[in-house]
Amino acid sequence: MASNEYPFVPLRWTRMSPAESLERAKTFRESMASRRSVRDFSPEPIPDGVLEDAIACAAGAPSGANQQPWTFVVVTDPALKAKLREAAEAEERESYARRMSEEWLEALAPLGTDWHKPHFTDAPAIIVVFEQVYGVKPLPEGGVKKVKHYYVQESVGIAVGFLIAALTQAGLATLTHTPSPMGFLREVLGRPENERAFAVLPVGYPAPGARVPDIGKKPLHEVLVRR
Ligand code: IYR
Repeated sequence: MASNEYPFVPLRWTRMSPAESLERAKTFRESMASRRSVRDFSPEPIPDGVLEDAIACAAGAPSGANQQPWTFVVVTDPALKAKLREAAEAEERESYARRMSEEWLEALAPLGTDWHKPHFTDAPAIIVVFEQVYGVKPLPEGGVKKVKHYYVQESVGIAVGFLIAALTQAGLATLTHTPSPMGFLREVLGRPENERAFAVLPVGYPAPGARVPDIGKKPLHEVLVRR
């Protein structure tokens, strides 16, 4: 064994019958198909422990060289949520008015989004996901060494997928929000220089009477190709 190799252990694995595989695949598919991006949240609190489990699930995602280049910041403090809303709305107001192309605005028009971001203050929790562009390793002699991270965006994208799936399974609604530009998030949340905001996920229960656009997903035959 090379001295820099991890010790290897037997894979822990339970074989599932084909019937159970099919049943579970179908059940999971159906429950995930009911997921919608929600913009109208109720302020009702999230049961204790659910966010922790969902984030632990996300943090178990595969990542480049197992570097786990992510940080999940959970914001529940009303004053901090208000501050985030104010900063996000200032950026979005500028984006919708001046920075986004006509083509981009046209692509979004059917969804009815605009610069108002009430989800920041309505949702009981906001999860801000940061990517660690590089790692920071403390040196024995003091100071730190920058560690190169690989496939950061792919890794964090997969982790966010796990997170959304976990929250959906726990009966919670989310929005995948990418305010643009996102620099204010690192500042307001006091995160270090090696972290860059990747996405903002308001989490909670939908407001009574919440509405969503009547959109669907492409049929399987359009997205599944066999060779
Ligand atoms: N960040 C903006 C714009 C926006 C962009 C895409 I692509 C969307 O799918 C939705 C919104 C906003 O949050 O409004």
